[in-house]
Amino acid sequence: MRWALEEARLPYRVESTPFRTRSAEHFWRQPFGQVPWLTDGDLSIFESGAILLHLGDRSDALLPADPRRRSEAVQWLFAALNSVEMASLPWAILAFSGDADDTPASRRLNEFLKIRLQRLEPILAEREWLAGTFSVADILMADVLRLVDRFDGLADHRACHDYVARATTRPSFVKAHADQMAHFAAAD
Ligand SMILES: N[C@@H](CCC(=O)N[C@@H](CS)C(=O)NCC(=O)O)C(=O)O
Repeated sequence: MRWALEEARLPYRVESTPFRTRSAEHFWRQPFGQVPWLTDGDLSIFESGAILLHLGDRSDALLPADPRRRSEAVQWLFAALNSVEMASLPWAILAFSGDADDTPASRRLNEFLKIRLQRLEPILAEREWLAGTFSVADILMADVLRLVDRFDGLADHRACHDYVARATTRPSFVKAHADQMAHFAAAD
């Protein structure tokens, strides 16, 4: 979200919320008690995808104005969440838990992710960004793939790996990431 706001050069303020004791307001703003949520005037929005689409309405730098290009970006945003993250998150949870056992479940999760990455690979090899120009779809897809890359899951998928590198060397990502790390450190 910070990354998108930097890309769009929109003014913003980041606040922390306690996790150990989550307030009623937290659950009102985010029904699962998670972060992030966005407040924009009297609007309060949760879910990263919905937040990014809202910000996309505020800036052509996030969602192209042309209807065809816009729907391309929207479809890729959903693909990042509903086709790729659906496979990558269970895989990453297994990797994060340090469970290296070769079980039917782990084989199934490896295969599920591999199928998705194999389909993304030629697409990302031939285009710089998913919808032609950089958009919220790339913010989500790169973020989803970044987690896989952190566990070395893109080693056999060079174009996916290079896409993550391309996205995360953008000045807006670099600034947003550094500012967020500083924000976490200040909160400690
Ligand atoms: N689908 C949600 C997922 C949000 C999410 O996973 N948030 C994490 C932090 S990045 C969280 O709040 N974790 C703490 C928890 O689940 O209790 C979104 O995209 O906004």
